[in-house]
Amino acid sequence: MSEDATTGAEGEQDAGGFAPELVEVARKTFAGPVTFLKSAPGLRFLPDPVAPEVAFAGRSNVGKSSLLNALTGRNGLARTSNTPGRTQELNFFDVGDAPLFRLVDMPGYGFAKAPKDVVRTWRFLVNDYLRGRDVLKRVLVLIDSRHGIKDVDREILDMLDKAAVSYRLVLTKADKVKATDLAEVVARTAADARKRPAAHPDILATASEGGMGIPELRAAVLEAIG
Ligand SMILES: Nc1nc2c(ncn2[C@@H]2O[C@H](COP(=O)(O)OP(=O)(O)O)[C@@H](O)[C@H]2O)c(=O)[nH]1
Ligand SMILES: [Mg+2]
Repeated sequence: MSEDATTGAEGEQDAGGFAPELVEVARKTFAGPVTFLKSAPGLRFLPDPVAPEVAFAGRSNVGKSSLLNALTGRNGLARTSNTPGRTQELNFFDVGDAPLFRLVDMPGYGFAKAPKDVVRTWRFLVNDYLRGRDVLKRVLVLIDSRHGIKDVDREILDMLDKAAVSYRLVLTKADKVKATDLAEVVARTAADARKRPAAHPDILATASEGGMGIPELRAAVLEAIG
């Protein structure tokens, strides 16, 4: 009896802590217009800061483009590629008419074979954007479920903490690990997040293949833009 009382007392399933109403609004929002706005290869090419922005960051090959496509239900929106480190630009996407907000696909980091000057250019562009963009509401930092947080990830997390840029950790490719291993990496990643001042304490586990966590991630984006 006591067990029944603690599970879904009002007959509503909450999706990863998000109110069902928010999940539904998020679903509708992402089903509406989503259009590519522009690529910015440098700070002076950034669009006018007229709408709130949510940026996606992560190691090359972490599944960033696939996740953006899954979120928006549009397969060709962000180019997915097996060649890491190719995109060195910030890519802006308008969501909703007006637009309501913008998604920003950031260039992948930690590509070992990238030349030194490419890494330097990346670091300046990304750091300056992340630290200086008033309309940036949150960064979603993608982490591969199979590996958890790596040293290359720590570097950007430390920078975000230091600059007090609000961010949230999102595990990708959750379909590639067993349920027990996923629970373990979620717990480990959440423990790390709770020690980090600018990190949201909750972790989202997602898979572009199969759609795990995608409705919740949409809700997390809406929550971030307020
Ligand atoms: N099984 C599985 N594979 C994925 C998932 N997301 C991405 N991938 C694969 O991982 C590779 C890199 O994905 P991509 O989205 O291009 O990564 P990006 O470099 O971070 O943009 C591609 O071969 C994708 O098909 C996922 O959720 N599940
Ligand atoms: Mg990509």
